[in-house]
Amino acid sequence: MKSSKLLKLLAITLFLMVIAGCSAKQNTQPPETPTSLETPTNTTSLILIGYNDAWQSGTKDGLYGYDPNGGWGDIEYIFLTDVRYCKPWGAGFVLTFDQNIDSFFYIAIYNADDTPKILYINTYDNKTPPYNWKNILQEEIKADTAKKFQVIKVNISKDDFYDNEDSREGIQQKFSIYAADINGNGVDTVKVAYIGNPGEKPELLFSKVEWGPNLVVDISNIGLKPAENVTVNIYSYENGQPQILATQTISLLNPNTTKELIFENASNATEIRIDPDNTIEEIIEENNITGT
Ligand SMILES: [Ca+2]
Ligand SMILES: [Ca+2]
Ligand SMILES: [Ca+2]
Repeated sequence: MKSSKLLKLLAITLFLMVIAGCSAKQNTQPPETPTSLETPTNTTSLILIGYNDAWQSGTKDGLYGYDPNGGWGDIEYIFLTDVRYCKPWGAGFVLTFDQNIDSFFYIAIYNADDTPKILYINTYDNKTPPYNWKNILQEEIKADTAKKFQVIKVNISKDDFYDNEDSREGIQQKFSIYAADINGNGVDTVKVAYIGNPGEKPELLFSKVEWGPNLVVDISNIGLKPAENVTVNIYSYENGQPQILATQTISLLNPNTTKELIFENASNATEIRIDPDNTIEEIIEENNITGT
């Protein structure tokens, strides 16, 4: 009797040890691995807000429908990244595709507040009466992504291409785009940074900066490729010369992720630079500096 009790106790102890071992293993995070977003193969078009966006003319890809009340808004800056909002119903864009096959492209957006909203994209059929717009994307912009940049994949079926411009080579597809709240009212708090195929590069930028004794910086990657060993410097200015106060390195920043850095005792800092020596090739190089 005594020895069987002892055995039971031993068995329970062993069991608990195994459980503890398992849960300890589960708590250990595997090292992050570099991941990429799939590169679009059927279009090389890229509409980069502030660079080549305005305006679609029937001879080139780009945006159409400038109207701050019900279309594309003016260019705004999220730190140094150029963006525009898109309200119902006038905003749209044209991209060129090579072939009539199932395809996809990307939209990079910044979510400016924490109310739930939806991004809509429709494709234009100018070939079949009554010449309709068909919805191809309804993407929820989640409240917990407030003050963040993110990349959204847009799929388009081969049946939804209509080549809206016969005069140009390739398939010019016209899309409408707008952001609305859950009741369908247009909002100006979803800001678009680019549309199309951004190429096989990362794109590093500021999503959030909070100046103070503890300087908090959120850095996002809205490119299709991971960025490794991203240097971030903070500076003060003495006699007009920038002095590096501190440096931090992000070992890995995958596409569609944001990482927060905290610089302590940073009251003197007046400027932050991502990739200050430009060792990482990006989609936009001009948006990597911000200041007080
Ligand atoms: Ca064409
Ligand atoms: Ca950049
Ligand atoms: Ca760079």
